[in-house]
Amino acid sequence: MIRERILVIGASGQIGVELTLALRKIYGNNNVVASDLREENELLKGTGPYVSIDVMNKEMLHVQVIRQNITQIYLLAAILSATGEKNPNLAWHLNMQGLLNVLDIAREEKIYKVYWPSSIAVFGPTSPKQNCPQQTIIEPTTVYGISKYAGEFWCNYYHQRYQVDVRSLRYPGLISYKSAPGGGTTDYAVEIYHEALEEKKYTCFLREDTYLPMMYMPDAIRATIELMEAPAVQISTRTSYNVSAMSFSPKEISAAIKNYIPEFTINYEPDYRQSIADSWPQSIDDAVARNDWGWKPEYDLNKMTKDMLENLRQQ
Ligand code: NAD
Ligand code: AKB
Repeated sequence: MIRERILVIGASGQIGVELTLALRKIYGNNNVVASDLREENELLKGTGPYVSIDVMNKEMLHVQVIRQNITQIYLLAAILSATGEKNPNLAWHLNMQGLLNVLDIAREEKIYKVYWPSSIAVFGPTSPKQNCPQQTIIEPTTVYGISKYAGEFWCNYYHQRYQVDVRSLRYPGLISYKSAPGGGTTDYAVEIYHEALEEKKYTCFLREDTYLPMMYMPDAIRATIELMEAPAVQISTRTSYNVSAMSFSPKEISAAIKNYIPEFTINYEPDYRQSIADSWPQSIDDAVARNDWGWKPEYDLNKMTKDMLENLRQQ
């Protein structure tokens, strides 16, 4: 049996913190090496090894992979949709070159498994709005979506051509209370909980009727680990899997919060992120993930709202 040594790149981000902690529980604290360009997140401090890595520096990354005896890489470093539209060149450069650096090193060092997330942002205005299927018209209009779609095909290419066991999920918007989101269009659905508790009011940057696919972080972490632990024969999709949990609008999440904080009020001032949201599907069909490796979400809007507010109150 292989003794796993896992490298998480982008470990101080919204997903990285929780994924690193979850992997440490499974594989042992010392076998999961957290890394990031920015400093170690407070929640990770003292829980296991941390190294500073810039994924754009291939040599530095390669040295660390060898030095740390890495067998699996989780690549989370990226620029998300809203920040990407402000700096398209940087977003394309980081999202593409970072992935290619990891895939190349994985091929050269015979890394056992690689995880790289894609996003519902691969879909564009011409994709079906409801229950958007795994395979459909895909014409993204954001630089983030273009980079994710290209990345999916690079993953598929490295799997077909070099047998790199790279796996991927198209996450919807992720909602979490442990670490802050990093510049996405779905970030409103995290901010709203903080503001509801602190200010009892929130100004939303999307219109009230903007439905988007969303998922609570515990489901996202479980989906990631279940995908990575599934036997390779069960993985039919080597681009990236649709995964789904819930779909709601700002009006609906605000109604769910009002069940717990009756005085909460929301108003709407849509900005440039509205057109990004309008280009994405409102809900996702994840039948292929369900059939291949048994994906099933646990949290809906109300269950998530209760859990988010309870945990944020305790912080
Ligand atoms: P995030 O912005 O919160 O975290 C990304 C981390 O990468 C940050 O800590 C950042 O410091 C680090 N980073 C940036 N440049 C780096 C570099 N050159 N070298 C090393 N580290 C670097 O993002 P996240 O929300 O945790 O997203 C992680 C991945 O999941 C991304 O690929 C993102 O596209 C994808 N994703 C996220 C969501 C979501 O809702 N959070 C949804 C779909 C897909
Ligand atoms: C974003 O809004 O950019 C991300 C995503 C859906 O990929 N949360």
